[in-house]
Amino acid sequence: MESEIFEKAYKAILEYDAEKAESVAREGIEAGIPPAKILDQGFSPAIKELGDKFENMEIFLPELVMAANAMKAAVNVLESALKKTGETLPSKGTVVLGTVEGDIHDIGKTIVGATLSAAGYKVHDLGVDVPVPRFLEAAEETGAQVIAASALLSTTMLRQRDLVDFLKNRGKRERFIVIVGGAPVTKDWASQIGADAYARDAVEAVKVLDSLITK
Ligand code: B12
Repeated sequence: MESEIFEKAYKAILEYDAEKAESVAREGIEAGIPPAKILDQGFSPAIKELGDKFENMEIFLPELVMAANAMKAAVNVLESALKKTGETLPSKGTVVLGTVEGDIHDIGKTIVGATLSAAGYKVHDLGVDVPVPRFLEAAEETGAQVIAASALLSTTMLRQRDLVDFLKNRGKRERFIVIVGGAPVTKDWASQIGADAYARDAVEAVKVLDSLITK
């Protein structure tokens, strides 16, 4: 049953079919499969495969856009299911989250936000193309303990470094836990730029933040 849903989810993305992606996501939730699992084992492998095809010029931007739209339709459904899980939990802390300036990739960031919400964090999602100063402004407005920055391009990763430097220059570095992520981002990069943490995926982000927050 589970594997059938995963297979259907995978196919919906490869076929650029947003309606199907959405209905499979609902079907998965109704069948009681954890939303994170539906993403990890169904939808995400498909979009990653298409990313590789795009890189090899087997498909082009219009196809990638259609696939991303299908993926977003599924993420919308799964996001609300994930968030519901967290609503009854006591808040562990507040996170300001966004994709850095120059970067409009938001699927992974949205999943991270929803997963953190499900785990009991209050998440303020600033969206995409977020200028560095906006992260600090929002973190101060909301009393956040954590600033989380996503970057999917090797060019926009540099904005994560700018973010850490900006906080330092403002004398605010010690006030926040800075966590970075996104496909090209690595643990090495995180330590090189002086971020507090890195996580490979949404589930790891919860684990890493849980351990830092309790310190
Ligand atoms: C979908 C997609 C798009 C969609 C985005 C739609 C959207 N609304 O997000 C569209 C079609 C718009 C797009 C556009 C572009 N894209 Co694009 N895209 C992708 C693709 C195929 C998938 C990304 C994705 O959603 N993955 C699924 C999610 C679930 O995974 P994820 O994002 O990695 O997130 C997970 C982790 O990384 C982590 N994570 C993510 N964020 C954070 C943050 C924190 C704090 C933490 C802890 C963890 C974390 O947790 C997430 C969940 O597990 C990737 C290929 C790839 N392998 O990544 C290319 C890719 C990122 N794109 C690429 C490129 C080149 C572009 C364009 C420049 C293309 C162009 N010529 O215009 C533009 C850039 C636009 C811009 N200015 O941002 C390249 C980047 C190359 C590079 N290294 O710089 C890639 C790698 C494709 C490739 N192989 O060539 N893209």
